[in-house]
Amino acid sequence: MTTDNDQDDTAYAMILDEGYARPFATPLLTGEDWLFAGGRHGLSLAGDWVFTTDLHDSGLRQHWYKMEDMAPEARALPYDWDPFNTDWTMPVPSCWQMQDERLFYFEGACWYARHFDSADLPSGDRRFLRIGAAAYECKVFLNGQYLGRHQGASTPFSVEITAALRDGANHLMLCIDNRRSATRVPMNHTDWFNYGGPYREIEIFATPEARIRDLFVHLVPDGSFRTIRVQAELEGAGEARLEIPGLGIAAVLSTGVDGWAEATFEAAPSLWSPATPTLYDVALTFGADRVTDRVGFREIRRVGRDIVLNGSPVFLRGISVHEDDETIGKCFDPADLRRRFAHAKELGCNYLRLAHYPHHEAAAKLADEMGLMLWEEVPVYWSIAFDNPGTLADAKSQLTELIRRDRNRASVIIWSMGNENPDSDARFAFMSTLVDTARALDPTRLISAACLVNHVRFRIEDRLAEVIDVIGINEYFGWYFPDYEELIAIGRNSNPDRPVIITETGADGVKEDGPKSGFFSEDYMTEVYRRQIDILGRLDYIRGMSPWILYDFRAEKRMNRYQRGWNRKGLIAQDKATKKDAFAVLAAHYHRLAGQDGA
Ligand code: GCB
Repeated sequence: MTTDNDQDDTAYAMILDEGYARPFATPLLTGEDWLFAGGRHGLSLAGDWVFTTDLHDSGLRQHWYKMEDMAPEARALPYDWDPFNTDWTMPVPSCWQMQDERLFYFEGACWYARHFDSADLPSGDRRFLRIGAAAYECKVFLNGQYLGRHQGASTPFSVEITAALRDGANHLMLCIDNRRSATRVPMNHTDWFNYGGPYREIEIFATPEARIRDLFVHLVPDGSFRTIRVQAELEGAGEARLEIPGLGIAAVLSTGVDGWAEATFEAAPSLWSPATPTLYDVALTFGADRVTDRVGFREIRRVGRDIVLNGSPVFLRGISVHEDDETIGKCFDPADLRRRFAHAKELGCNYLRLAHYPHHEAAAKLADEMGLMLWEEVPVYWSIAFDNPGTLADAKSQLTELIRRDRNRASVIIWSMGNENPDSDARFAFMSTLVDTARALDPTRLISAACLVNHVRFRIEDRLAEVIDVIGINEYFGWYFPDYEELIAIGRNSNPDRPVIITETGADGVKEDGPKSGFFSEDYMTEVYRRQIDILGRLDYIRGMSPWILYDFRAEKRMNRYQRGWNRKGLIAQDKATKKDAFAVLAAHYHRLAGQDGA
């Protein structure tokens, strides 16, 4: 039997073929290929797409992506879904859990399909589809052709679609799968909600034949504050011209045969800092291609146990944040981001830990403008499959995409390689590879991770500390560990040779419906903050903290009567308005510290 999607398979063969996924294993869309998006104007594909869930991978088995637009009665097979004859739609961008209550706990594949017209595309020789984020795996199909597969829930990726485009109507389909697995990054056990879907912008960009793939502009951390380095990755031949008008820089870059162009300039930029978040317009022209960015110049270094910004030691007054919202989930809303940063400023912060995965790219842009320093992280969280080469490739790709996306952001001072990973040789090798990847892509920032404490010998002890710049410590004394004396002992027994920051500490507290005392009461939470501030304040090697966390956040695993599907360690409740008493305690501490060093 031949079907109308030009497959020779019979309907039975489609059902019985357990090798159905093999053709989609490659190509992988990774951070190795990049489309620098700054200053480009794309066609937005936001809006309603047709949608279905697909728990059995029927779409891959039945080749839904090959189906042509035709009347249902003309089809040769009774397909289990027809993207041209359906009334189920889903807004893009969004998280499907937040759109339809039947999908709240749905974990599996979903199909998204829509048309666009070639006449609406921006003009250029080449076209690239850019997906801001799709959780977790996304397979891309255009006009019946499979273009590749991306892994990782929180980073952007792009794929060239030039050869698959048609004149007139084009049919784009995405198969997005948020199934958990032990080999993904993160793995199947996390303490945040497993949102699914294309929850950031999807656009199509155009470039000329010769194009700019990437641009990295930074202050060289040589202590002079006067050397600016520009590195560009180019494809094709042409003249590359860089302009930073605010610094009087206008120069032609000499391009190497391998597509790399690099130059250093002597300049005297006003340095970016939380107090003076100065940004400069940067433009790179390469033949007919042009990209722009706004870049701040600052130097961040580790000197002994200090974190040194522009030559002066800083203390990181921070707070951890998730990207989560009661009504839109992980989806981006500029007002939500502004409120998050405004609350951090009100708390007296000069720094935020963006946990536990890359947040929307607008976060670092706004932090650049508002003068907030950032920790950015990849979701190498808990017990990753450290000995699995595919897992390492996935983590490396996510890290590469994050660094390529945000390395022009002065606000980002730390790349974090992971969080609370159990020690093993495989973990050390895995994390060391990530550290090498990060340093090769960006030698201008500090590298950290939430490391381990030895709870038998009571001291900071993690061999990862040897290969990173800043030791992050998550410690929950007063919560998971009842005895504060142990925290005091850890402080006394540890003698780190590099800066330590307390990347997490905290306690759940429930305001109105909570107990009056003990775990989950507001009083208990407030007391934990008081004790922590007191004990940590006496340790002279602590260079910052980012308690857990600014807002209560959704977490499927938190199901007791006070949690009800939420982690309640927020200083502010899930409504993002109701402050718990601990907010004022931390704010008083931070404002006191800010008064002391003024940073
Ligand atoms: C941690 C994790 C964080 C959790 C937090 C908690 O150590 O890093 O993801 O949400 O503790 O509340 O238990």
